[in-house]
Amino acid sequence: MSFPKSFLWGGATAANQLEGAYDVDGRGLSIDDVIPGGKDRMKIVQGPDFDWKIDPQYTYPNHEGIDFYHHYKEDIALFAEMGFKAYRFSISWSRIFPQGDEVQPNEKGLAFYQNVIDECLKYGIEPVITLSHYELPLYLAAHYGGWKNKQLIGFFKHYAETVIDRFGDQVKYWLTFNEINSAAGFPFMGQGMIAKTGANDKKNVFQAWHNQFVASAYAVKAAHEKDPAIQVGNMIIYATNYAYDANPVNQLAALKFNQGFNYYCADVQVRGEYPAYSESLYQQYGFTGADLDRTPEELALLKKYHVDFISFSYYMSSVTEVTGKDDEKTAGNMLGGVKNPFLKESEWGWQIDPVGLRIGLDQLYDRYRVPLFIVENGLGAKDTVAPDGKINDDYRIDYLKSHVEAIQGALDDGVPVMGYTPWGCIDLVSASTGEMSKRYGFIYVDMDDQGHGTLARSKKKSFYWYKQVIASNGDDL
Ligand code: BGP
Repeated sequence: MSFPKSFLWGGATAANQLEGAYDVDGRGLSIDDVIPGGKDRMKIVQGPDFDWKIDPQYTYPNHEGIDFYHHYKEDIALFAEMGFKAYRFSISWSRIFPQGDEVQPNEKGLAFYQNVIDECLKYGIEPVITLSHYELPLYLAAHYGGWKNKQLIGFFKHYAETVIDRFGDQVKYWLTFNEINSAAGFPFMGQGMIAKTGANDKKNVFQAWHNQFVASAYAVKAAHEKDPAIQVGNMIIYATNYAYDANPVNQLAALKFNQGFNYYCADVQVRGEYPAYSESLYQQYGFTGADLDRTPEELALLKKYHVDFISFSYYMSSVTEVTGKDDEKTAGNMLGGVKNPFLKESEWGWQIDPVGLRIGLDQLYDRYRVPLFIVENGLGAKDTVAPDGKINDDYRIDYLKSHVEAIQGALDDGVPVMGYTPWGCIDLVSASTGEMSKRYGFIYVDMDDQGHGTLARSKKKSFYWYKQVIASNGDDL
């Protein structure tokens, strides 16, 4: 089946990974500004000594990013040249409210996003805005303890109302929390869910999720009251999961994995109520639903202001095996596990599985019956610049082509897919490694892991490929 005419082809980025200018024009520090780059990033963040301070012994690539703050016109012009219909980016909360708990917004921060939005609309590109992408004003983590504190609901509500009120006439697509379910593995890093005290206590993670669900419902309310035509989506990391074999024990474990990881957050945000399996999930971690602070008013709000569509990232699939097979293990986007012998993997061990995307789209639509938007997908790779200056990233083209074909398959299956915005459409700082050398872009940025480079932008081979895909509305792959 052909792609619908309204299909939103585009690309995706996040403020903390590309803007730079971390202390410019009144911006406050965000949690990502104190999370160092480098291969030990994840270990440092999870360690007991991790402190919310900038430490001179480390590097902080997010401070400079790719300096989108000063290059946005040039970058959006390149997106327009590829024919983008949509550009997904995030607003840095601490640009608007430097501490997070102020009443008056920082007008300079709002002015920057106004410029970005105007620049997109100039080319007919729909802005798709994530309200919170792996960041939180540092002050809210350090002084309030992060999302486990219910006061954050009110601060986020005010932030969401402020930006939706300001930009809602021009921006029709909003996403609430990036990969909200990722906190299952990385509560520190994923949006500063849990800061310091009690970080390893699962009950805190579930309380923080509840608080984010309520905050997200307030964003839906603000958007629909501003204009009923505005559509708000939740955002989850979706990794299609297979049971290792036909052993019912593995089948049940895979089902439980899906409930706990892939579905729990979406069940609440889309269906507006906690799923039946919630209690058994909590009991697994040693608490009950009664231990969570959830008021009847909040539950009513979740019911009334559920999201309009689901957006999700898809990079890989995973395998569930609980009978102790000694198979080769692999890494992955927060989800390591048993290696799937039928799949190839990226240099970082992420198992490449385009068919899994079609399966995921079918599964999500069967379960939720709302439109789906793939807002992240792509191949992280170490690109090399040839002596003639060209970047021949055929491996990336192969990856993306096979995933676009999978979307076509899902369209044939009757799944309403709204759009496709591959991740890191311009090279930016990697979330997991905090380095530049794990690249996803159609556009190369001259910057290395040590922060050396001219920041010059150049077009990779995939740039021309994607341009032709969009121009043919997915017919010419
Ligand atoms: C997702 C995040 C993004 C992005 C992407 C690629 O989980 O939402 O922020 O970075 O993964 O991950 P990485 O940069 O670690 O390769």
